[in-house]
Amino acid sequence: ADVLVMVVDVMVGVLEQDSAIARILQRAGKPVLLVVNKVDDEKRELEIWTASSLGLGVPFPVSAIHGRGSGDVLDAVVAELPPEPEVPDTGGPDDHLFAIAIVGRPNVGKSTLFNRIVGDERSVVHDMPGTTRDTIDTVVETPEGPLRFIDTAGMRRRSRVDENAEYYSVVRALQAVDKADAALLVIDAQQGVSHQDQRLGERIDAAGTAIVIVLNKWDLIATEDRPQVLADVYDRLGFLSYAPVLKISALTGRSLKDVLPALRQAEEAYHARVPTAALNKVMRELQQKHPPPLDRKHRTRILYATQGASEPPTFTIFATRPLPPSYLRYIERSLREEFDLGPTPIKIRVRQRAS
Ligand SMILES: Nc1nc2c(ncn2[C@@H]2O[C@H](COP(=O)(O)OP(=O)(O)O)[C@@H](O)[C@H]2O)c(=O)[nH]1
Ligand SMILES: [Mg+2]
Repeated sequence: ADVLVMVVDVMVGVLEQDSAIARILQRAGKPVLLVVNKVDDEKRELEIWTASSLGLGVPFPVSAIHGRGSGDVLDAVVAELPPEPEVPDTGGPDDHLFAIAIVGRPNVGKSTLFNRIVGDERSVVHDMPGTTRDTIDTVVETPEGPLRFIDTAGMRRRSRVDENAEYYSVVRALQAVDKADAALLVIDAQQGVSHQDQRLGERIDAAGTAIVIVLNKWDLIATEDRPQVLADVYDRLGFLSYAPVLKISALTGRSLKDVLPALRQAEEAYHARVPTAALNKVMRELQQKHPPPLDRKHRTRILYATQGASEPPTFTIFATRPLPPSYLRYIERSLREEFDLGPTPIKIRVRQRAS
């Protein structure tokens, strides 16, 4: 703590334990404020002086239950707080850069893709210490600002050695997903979406990380097979329907120019803030178009909605009754369309309120 607040009870007075606590606090080398609680009226204020025997300075009389005197305590606490640390504007690692994890099974082309992105002669690239020990993240400067690529197992080197420890690389990939703001989920177009890819996709979704699906090795797919390959991906990753699917070849360079803009869009969506008035207008309109279904003969009404948080966008809906999952999906679809929420997961919470 930066400031210590000791509380005693005016009704009980100062006890031996209070004195013992006061002595400990005095030795802590930090500012200590003494608060005498349950001083509900002026009459009791006369009794606060007994507390000065604790040697912690002039006591503050308060009534926690009524709020009496609490403002003075708050002012005194704030006055004792240490000054805000100066934030250096240059130098030092910037942890707030939009962070991307390239994830996928061994051999899908993560390293090739990464090398392509950082090897592009137009990109300016530098390293910075990673968020976990012994890792080096890579920062790519783009015209719209820097993007940080989190060091994941097997991303930098092409050697097969580090892929042998496949378990390790999975653990590392999952850690990276949790730290990332967006994930590039790389799928081998020839192999298709495996069970492991689906599980990874679920984890990314659950972590609230934005996601761009990269269907790599597209050069190996014969033109006549392409519609079927794509349909299979949409089918097996249907739960990520909000994520864009880029058909690329890290080897030939096909459509690689789409990768950074897709990540930029993910960044924008991830940080999106929807104004409350616009949000409630859309909520009214979507209810008019399709009213919520009856819940035991009662019509559910949505009273109000607000975006409580971003990263990823999180909405709280106040409704008179619970809303069924199908209706929540309808709301999610509508919000995505109206506010261009693209490649980020969004969270919707429902709170019940009487009308
Ligand atoms: N045909 C083709 N091969 C690729 C492509 N991307 C990567 N590869 C090859 O796939 C193999 C595995 O690539 P690598 O980047 O090491 O995969 P990682 O294990 O996910 O890092 C290498 O032999 C690459 O040359 C691609 O777009 N097309
Ligand atoms: Mg690799």
